[in-house]
Amino acid sequence: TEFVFSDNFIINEDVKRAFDINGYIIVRFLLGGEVYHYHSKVIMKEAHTGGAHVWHQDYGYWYENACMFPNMGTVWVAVDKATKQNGCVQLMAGSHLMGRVDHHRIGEQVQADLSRVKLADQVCPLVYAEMEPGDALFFHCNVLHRSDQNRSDNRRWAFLVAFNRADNNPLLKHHHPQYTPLCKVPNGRIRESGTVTDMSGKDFFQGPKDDISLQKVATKNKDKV
Ligand SMILES: O=C(O)CCC(=O)C(=O)O
Repeated sequence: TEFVFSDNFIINEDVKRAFDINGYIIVRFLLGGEVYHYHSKVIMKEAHTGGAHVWHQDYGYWYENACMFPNMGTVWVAVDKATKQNGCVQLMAGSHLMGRVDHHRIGEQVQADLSRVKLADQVCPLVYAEMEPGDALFFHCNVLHRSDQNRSDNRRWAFLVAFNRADNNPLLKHHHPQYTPLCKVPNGRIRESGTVTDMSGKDFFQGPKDDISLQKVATKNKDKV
């Protein structure tokens, strides 16, 4: 069953039944078909230390993996309250409709072409995604976004799950999985898996020591939000 997403998405019996079968509904609708789990990560911005992310589109990274179509997206789940002070995500609303912007490497990150970001700033309103724990933000892989360092006393952890459409299997084998069908398992499976202490196969990224967010584009909307 396909559902039309709207602001007042109502969880009725049909939605519950589809969730029981597939385990995911909204991402499937947003990306327009069957999806698979592309990868997950936890971003731990500790108080006064967390790193900044420069302006980018996630497809700026995933394009390089030969995911040929931008039929990909992320669910960003707030573990802690996310605020302007602790470095919540900032997005340019509607920027996913511009298509992919050129990116270049800057340290361990890739950054969108800042001259294009400046232009985008004239037509796409800047939005600070301030969120409560448990809130989820769904965003398309071509949305321009960034985030500041955490300069507050409060930690800002988030859990991010990226999805790729099943028919967009990457043409290059790389560090993220190829198409693997999703199957729903009982909630108890998480507890049964116990505490995972073996970190082999996991990547760790240490945020930049210098605040490269200082290179950010001054946005005209900044004071309005
Ligand atoms: O959570 C953040 O601060 C930004 C995350 C981000 O931009 C990303 O993972 O692509």
